[in-house]
Order: sequence, then structure tokens, then C-alpha cells
Amino acid sequence: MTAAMKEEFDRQGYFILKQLYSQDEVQALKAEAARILAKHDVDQSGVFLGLAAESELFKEAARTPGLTRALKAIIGDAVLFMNDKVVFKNASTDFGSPWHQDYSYWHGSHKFSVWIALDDATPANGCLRVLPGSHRSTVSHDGEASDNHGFIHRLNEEQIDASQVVDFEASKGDAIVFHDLLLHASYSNTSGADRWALISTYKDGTQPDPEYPWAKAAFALK
Ligand SMILES: O=C(O)CCC(=O)C(=O)O
Repeated sequence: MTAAMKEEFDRQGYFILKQLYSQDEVQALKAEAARILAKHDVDQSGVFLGLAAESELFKEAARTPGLTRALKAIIGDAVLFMNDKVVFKNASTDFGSPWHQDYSYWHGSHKFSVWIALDDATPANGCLRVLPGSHRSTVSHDGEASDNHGFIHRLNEEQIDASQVVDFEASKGDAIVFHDLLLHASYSNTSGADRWALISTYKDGTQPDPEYPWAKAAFALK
């Protein structure tokens, strides 16, 4: 299983883990995320960084055994958790994320992120979209970024071959592990329903990197 997982990840730039978390676990994570968000001044970006930094539940979720096994198969034995964030879209924070490679934001060694559905995600409420195989090269991110929605490094929609795009329609608890060069985006949320996702980022701990101010909760997976 792990060899097949690695082979698929290397070919596509991502690997899907169906029902990585149970419905009860997802419910508890969403409630805990809501509790954390309520304690902070959260802006309209729809993103809050640093859940594991203040919650044991999120720390546990970041090292859940099924995920640890998958990450070790993909990255190797020295997996380092760096940080996590919740990306919450709802009736008032409803814009889609533009196409980008995460690598354009952090450079250094390649990182691996896990996008976890805390709600069922469909095109109507803003599911993730990926371009399989796009992790084999870096592309320049010079798309128009003046809409105040963050994502200063992005591509314009016309730069993407729409016929190759795969929508990740997810049930809550499903997850996708992806390489930081995989081009991805998400639909805007036209449904008014919540679409919350947890994104956790990892790296190969043997690889040198600059000190990232955002990696505030780093710990090694056992
Ligand atoms: O969850 C989403 O809508 C996409 C978020 C995203 O692409 C990112 O944070 O890099």
C-alpha cells in the first residue's frame, strides 16, 4: 500500500485519504476551531493560522496514525509538522482561492500539505481543485492580485488548462496530501453553507530551511 501511495503521489503530486478522520473527530475539530476563532480578531481573509499551537486536539489530529503512516511513505522517516490553519468559507467569506503553488510563498525545501474537509465540500460551496502532474515544475506567479483577498502570488484562470483540472469533492473527514508545487485553487462558495477546511503543513526534517516565522508549532512525528 505504501509503495503504491508513493508512486501515485510522485506521478500526480497528491494522494487522497478517504475518511482519515471519523465524523465524531471532525465534529470535535470544527467545534474546537470555532472556539479558537471566537477568541481572536479574525479578519475577512477566511484564514486563521496556528491551531495546533494552542490546542492539544489539533496537535493530536496533526499526528493521527493514518496520516503519520502516509506522510512517512511519501516524505521519509523524518517528518516535521510545521503549522496548521483553518480556511473557513461561509455566506459572508465566500471567495475562491486563485490558482497557485504553495512553494511560491515559502521557497526552501519542498513542503507537503494536507487539506482536510471539516464540511462536505462540493463545487457549490468551494471545494478544492487540483492540476494533476503540475508539481513537476515551477511556474511564474504574475497573475492579477489586486482584489484584497490575499494570495499575492497567483496565476490567472486563463493560464490553466481547464480540461486537466480535477475537483476534489470531499466528504467531511476526507483529506488530500499534496506537494507544494501542485497547482491548486478552490471554487467560490455560492451556496451560503459552511465550507471549512484544515490545512496542515509538513516537511522532511533532514532538509535545511530558513527560520519560518509561521512555523510556530513545529514538532517531529514519531
Ligand atoms: O481551502 C481553500 O479554499 C484553498 C486554500 C489554499 O489554496 C491555500 O491555503 O493554499
